Amino acid sequence: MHVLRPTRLALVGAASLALLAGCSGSAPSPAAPAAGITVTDAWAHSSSAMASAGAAYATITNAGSAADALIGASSPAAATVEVHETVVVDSPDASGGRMMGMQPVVRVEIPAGGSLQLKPGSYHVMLIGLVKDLKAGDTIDLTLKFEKAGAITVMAQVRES
Ligand SMILES: [Cu+2]
Repeated sequence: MHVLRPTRLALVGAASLALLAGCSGSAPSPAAPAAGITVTDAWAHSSSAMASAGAAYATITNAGSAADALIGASSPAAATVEVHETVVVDSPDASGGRMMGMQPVVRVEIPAGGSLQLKPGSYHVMLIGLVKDLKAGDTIDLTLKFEKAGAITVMAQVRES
């Protein structure tokens, strides 16, 4: 009698563990997008009256089991929208110095279970040819295009730069 009890408890424990494991491995809950890519904390710099370009940022999380990639962006707020990365380049004045520059990127991979942060000094969305000034408190639509997840549109809040 005393010997059976711990065995039965152990079996119950193993069964519920198996259920939990099965749960986490199954299809995502209805609230989550099927592809596993989510875009959060989207925001953009406010622009001065003279500026024709701005930048937008966001956090991209890949909760899926396969890698995806950011392959482009668009927004009604600007004529041209590109994904850029900030790089350190040789100064053009031949002084041997280094300076910050940026260049368009065609594809940024986001590993399964990983995330990509678009932020100042790193990857960012360049808004070229702003349709109107970006004022703090405004929101703009920002669409990020992914290789597998397709287009995801979020509202980016304009913050004081
Ligand atoms: Cu840029």
